[in-house]
Amino acid sequence: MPRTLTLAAAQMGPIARDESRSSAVQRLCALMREAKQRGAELVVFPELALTTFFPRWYFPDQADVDAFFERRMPGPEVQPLFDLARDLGLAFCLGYAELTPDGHHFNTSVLVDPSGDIVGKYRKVHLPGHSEHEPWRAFQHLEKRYFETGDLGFPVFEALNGRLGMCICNDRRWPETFRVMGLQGVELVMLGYNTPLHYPPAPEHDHLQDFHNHLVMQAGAYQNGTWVVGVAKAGREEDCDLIGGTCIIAPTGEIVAQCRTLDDEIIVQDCDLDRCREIQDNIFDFARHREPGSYGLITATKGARRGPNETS
Ligand code: CDT
Repeated sequence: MPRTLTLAAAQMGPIARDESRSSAVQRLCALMREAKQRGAELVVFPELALTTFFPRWYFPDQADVDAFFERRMPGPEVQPLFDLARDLGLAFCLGYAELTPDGHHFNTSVLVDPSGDIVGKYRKVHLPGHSEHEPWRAFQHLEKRYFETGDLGFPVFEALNGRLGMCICNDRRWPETFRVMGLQGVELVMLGYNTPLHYPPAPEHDHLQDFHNHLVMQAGAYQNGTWVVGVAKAGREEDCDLIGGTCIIAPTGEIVAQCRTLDDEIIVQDCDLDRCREIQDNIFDFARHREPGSYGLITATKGARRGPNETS
């Protein structure tokens, strides 16, 4: 009996700065209903799916930042999403800004099972951007200011008859993210992203944003023999263009479903989780072929050690 998980990726179009949580949740509920109609058992939503991507602005007053954070999950405005999921018997993965009772700020995603219980949590490890206000930029990317580094590692959860992991946006660019989950036998990595088309420090790479997005996720899938679903918040959000490209990737690295718009859009794919073994038992049979004795630098250093010929 194949272990087939019918997976939906729920891309979102832009969320305006003044759009309420309740309005965003209504959109998520509509996407969830469509996913269910199309046979999905699990629906994956983007990073920070309840609000606009607020790290694009510098807020001197912390109260203005905290307004974008959830103190409870689910809080009253998000409860309808959990209720609907339970009514439909549908699992989901949701990204949001988490403010803990003891005052910590994380960029978080949760995995919620079909009975509406949170069965997995991940806090973003790789925080991109900068910590201080940099007015020269067309827009800010202040994740390093507004969030703390995730403190949960990259856990993999036994759920929905499979081994499921999460990461968030910039994490997908780092091979370590996928490998740490690969070493736990992950079968599906779920991730959401908000990726601006324009990268202020190196605008000469702007035309490569969509390519790099798929490149890293396809590599992560293939090199670890896992399904990957990458879900965008896309489109022109408050004068900032965000890429789309939401997709589902097979363990061979092939994109098997992809969104075509920059709006709210659902794609659905039957994912046979047993197909992971095609890769995990062969070309990337870790137990047989890895050479961890040669990989010491990966955890021993943070920056690259370069030679005397380095240019400044
Ligand atoms: N949300 C997020 O992590 N976005 C980054 C933007 C590029 S770095 C400023 C990303 O890696 O897609």
